[in-house]
Amino acid sequence: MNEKLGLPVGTTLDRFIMRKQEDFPFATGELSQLLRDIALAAKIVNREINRAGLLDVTGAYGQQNVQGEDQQKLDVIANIRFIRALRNGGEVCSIISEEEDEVIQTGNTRGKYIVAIDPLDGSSNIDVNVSIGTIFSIYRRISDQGGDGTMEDCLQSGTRQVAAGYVIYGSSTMLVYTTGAGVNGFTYDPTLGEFFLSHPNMCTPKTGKIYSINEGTYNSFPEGVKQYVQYCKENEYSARYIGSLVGDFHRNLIKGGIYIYPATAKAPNGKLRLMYECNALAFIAEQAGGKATNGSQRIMELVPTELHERCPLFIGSPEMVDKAEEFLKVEL
Ligand code: AHM
Ligand code: MG
Repeated sequence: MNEKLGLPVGTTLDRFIMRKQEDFPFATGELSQLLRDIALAAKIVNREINRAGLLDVTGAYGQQNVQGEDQQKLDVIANIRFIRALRNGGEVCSIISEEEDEVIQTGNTRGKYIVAIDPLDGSSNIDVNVSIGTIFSIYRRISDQGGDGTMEDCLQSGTRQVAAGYVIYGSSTMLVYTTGAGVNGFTYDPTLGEFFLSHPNMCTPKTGKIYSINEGTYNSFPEGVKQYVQYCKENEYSARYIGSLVGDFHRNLIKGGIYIYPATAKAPNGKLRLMYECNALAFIAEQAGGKATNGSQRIMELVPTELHERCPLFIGSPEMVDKAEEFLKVEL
């Protein structure tokens, strides 16, 4: 039994969402429905991923997304599936997607919510059977209902998220989410087609011994990051880097660790996107007792100015993020 929630391990995601909604007597149930829409799309994408080697869905799609990256066929499929689910659900007026240049207006002008989503993260791992993920943030619109979502609705800072989560398509598929009252993880049982509560009230260790960074670009790291990496080596930490943010983050959340994507020569503002990668994971990290910064500022307090803007990311166990920041301060 999960004492805090009063719900036993094995509760289905649907029941869990329903029970949480009962805590808010005036809630309309739209956010609950939206979370269920995301879970449904995740099941469909999970099915496509599991069969990827059998269907003609691996490999490049032949086009680049707005950030100049080659789109994979599964990137495109996942994007279509999530957008369709969110559009059909009716609760969302506007969507920001990694795969789409502009804001997607769903036509649901009464929709109260904005979703920012990376439909399939870890593109380089899609064709090689390594964990990949979906990352999402949910915001309440600021503008009045009755029209499309505005730029102001879309460019809200992370502190205004009402929910965020990720799906990891790994050795098992999991959905992990928060609505600002702790973090809960659900494992998918493909034989039953249901997500079940398997990781109630997830808390990250205060510190750990795993560091996750692409050391291939070490030579162009800021000096403080180089020194922190040296510190990790001197202390014989384990280097673990899948190259799928969700996979690296999920492991470190459970075991304790730090994930860093710093500014590099190739990516002067870092590589990861604030709106649909960093903010969602920052919300989850903080709700689990972790920390997320860009090296000096809290990720969730950054004020976005562009849909696809990037920022450096230092995320994970709080004492490790603090330590990394100490090295960065020396540099200033
Ligand atoms: P993507 O959204 O195109 O998949 O890029 C994001 C991914 C992250 O999942 C991962 O942590 C990072 O890019 C890996 O980048 P690199 O290969 O530069 O280390
Ligand atoms: Mg991504």
